[in-house]
Amino acid sequence: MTHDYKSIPVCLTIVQNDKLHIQKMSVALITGITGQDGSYLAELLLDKGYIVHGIIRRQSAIHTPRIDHIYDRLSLHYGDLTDSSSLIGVLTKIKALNPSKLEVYNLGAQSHVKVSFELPEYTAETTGIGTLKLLEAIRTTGLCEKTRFYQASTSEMFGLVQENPQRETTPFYPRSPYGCAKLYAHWIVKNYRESYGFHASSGILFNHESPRRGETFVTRKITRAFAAIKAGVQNELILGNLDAKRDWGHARDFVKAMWLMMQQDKPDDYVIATGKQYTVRDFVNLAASHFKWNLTWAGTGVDEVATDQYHRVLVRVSPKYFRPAEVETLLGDASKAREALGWSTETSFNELVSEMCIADTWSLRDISHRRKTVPAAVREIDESKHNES
Ligand code: NDP
Ligand code: GDR
Repeated sequence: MTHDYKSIPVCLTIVQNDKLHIQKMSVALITGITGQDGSYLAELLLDKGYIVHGIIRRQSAIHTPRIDHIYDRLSLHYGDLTDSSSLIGVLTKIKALNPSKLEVYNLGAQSHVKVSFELPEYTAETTGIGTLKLLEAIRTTGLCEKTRFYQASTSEMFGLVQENPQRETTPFYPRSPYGCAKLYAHWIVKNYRESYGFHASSGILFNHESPRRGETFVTRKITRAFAAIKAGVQNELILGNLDAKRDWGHARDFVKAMWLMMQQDKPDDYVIATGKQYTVRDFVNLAASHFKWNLTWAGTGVDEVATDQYHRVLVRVSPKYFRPAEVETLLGDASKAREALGWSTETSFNELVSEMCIADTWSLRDISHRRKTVPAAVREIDESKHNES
């Protein structure tokens, strides 16, 4: 890594009224710092004056675009949630800096639900057992007492929902290898809290999106495809289950809840959600309206299509994107978080969709101007060539 963690001080020396003040700086470690949430959380913590460490995987290509703008302010370490020795190594380095307290945010995961059906063991290793390895690394390095731990739990644990809306007390019923792996992680965090007195909290976060959302999650797939169609480099958008209902919020709002949980005297679990629900079709309609397309839907099931006011087919359905078991509906009740943490959302659904459409329009324009050929980024989401989402 290019950044030397030793060069960042854990104490800030401030001279005020001719007096020397030594202020201990807060220290955080984020797994999954290169992901959507990791990047927003890192920004938030830097703004609050934290020293931010991140665990980053070795990849064959540079994969830091979400954190490039803050790269020089971060202390990054190679590591992997499947590799205990790397986790112990990173925590040992941080311990040597003698922080008075440490916040560990475990956001790293194989986070794609459909992919988890194709990579079930790997998903269990990373998303489930990886959490255990990180907790054990904290214990091994003797950092339990100084550490506050955040676990990225998920509404996918509710899966085949047992009540509406879902709250902290709703029974779990995961519907994918990803959901099962996250449920293991959720319970092992609770177990370490009860067994060893860890200050460990889980945020049961419902879907949250942003212009930084991975390109194969449905919202980003939609906004990128529409921007590409507008730019004339893609013809159609091909989706799976249009009737799935989700409670979609903005990632920027949701990472604030993570931080708030870490500031509580007692660890606990909280549902984080907007309390509003839309179908995938609703998302498509709203995104289309941003591009001034008025969609008409016709047909059913895999024969359903959406045409615009010029009779162009813009959206089709393919069973390729159906899941072996689907989570049909998710709707969260975040009353506990609102009351105990004072958390609330600031971005509406309309604002979220609009922000994503604008960002993708600009990034597509940028790429199209620089390259005369179809951008690689667009080719990736072409149905015939891409398998993942
Ligand atoms: P992303 O998929 O955008 O990011 C996942 C991050 O995990 C990436 O930084 C990735 O690194 C890293 N990662 C993957 N595998 C490993 C591994 N074996 N060791 C270390 N790091 C690894 O996810 P989000 O930012 O959207 O979500 C953050 C967390 O919150 C995830 O745990 C997700 O499951 C959970 N969650 C997300 C929700 C959402 O709606 N976004 C809702 C509820 C929970 P790399 O860049 O190298 O691939
Ligand atoms: P999800 O997000 O599975 O809820 O997991 P995703 O955006 O992948 O799917 C949402 C819903 O849309 C339906 N869908 C499609 N999904 C994808 N990816 N691609 C398509 O073409 C498509 N067409 C329809 C899906 O079937 C599903 O019902 C996300 C992840 O961030 C998890 O890590 C996180 O835990 C949960 O949100 C909460």
